[in-house]
Amino acid sequence: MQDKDGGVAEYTGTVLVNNVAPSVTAGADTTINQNDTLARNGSFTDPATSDTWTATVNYGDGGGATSLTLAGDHSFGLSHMYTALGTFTVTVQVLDDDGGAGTATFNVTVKDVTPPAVVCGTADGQWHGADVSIACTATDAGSGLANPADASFALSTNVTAGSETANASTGSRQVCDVAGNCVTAGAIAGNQVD
Ligand SMILES: [Ca+2]
Ligand SMILES: [Ca+2]
Repeated sequence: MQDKDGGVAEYTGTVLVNNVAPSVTAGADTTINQNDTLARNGSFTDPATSDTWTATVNYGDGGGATSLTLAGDHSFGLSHMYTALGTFTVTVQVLDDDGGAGTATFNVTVKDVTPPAVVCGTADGQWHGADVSIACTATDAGSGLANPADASFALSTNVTAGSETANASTGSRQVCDVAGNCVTAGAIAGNQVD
């Protein structure tokens, strides 16, 4: 800077505008049952009172990032139903209008709690000269059958040769999924063996 008399002085100055990025809290890892809804609240802090904020959430199971509504008190609500089994990372990102970004993540483990579905035939109402065998099938839409042979099997009566009964029962069979949920197939009563 120079004045009219030729005097020179130098002025230097630095103006620092430090934007602080939002700090997001979304909670710890959790485990839920398949087809249940993850529901929890989170929040964020940002010391700037003049900032405005937007947010997204990605629940990690293929839906991508979607807009997340922020309340005036800097809280937000998460809600998502998980239909697939596995471990998924939830990512919440809050952006301020100065380019600051804060992220929080946690894992959701979705477990299979439904036993296999088993369908068996019934007694046919006819007399049989030998033991009766009734077909069954089993499926598990979650973790799958622990024993693949359980997908199709038969339950049979075990009547002593030479005896006659109008109400013979088959044996039974336990069918489990990979996650350890089990159901018992049979016994199937009402078989007529002579
Ligand atoms: Ca900020
Ligand atoms: Ca299952």
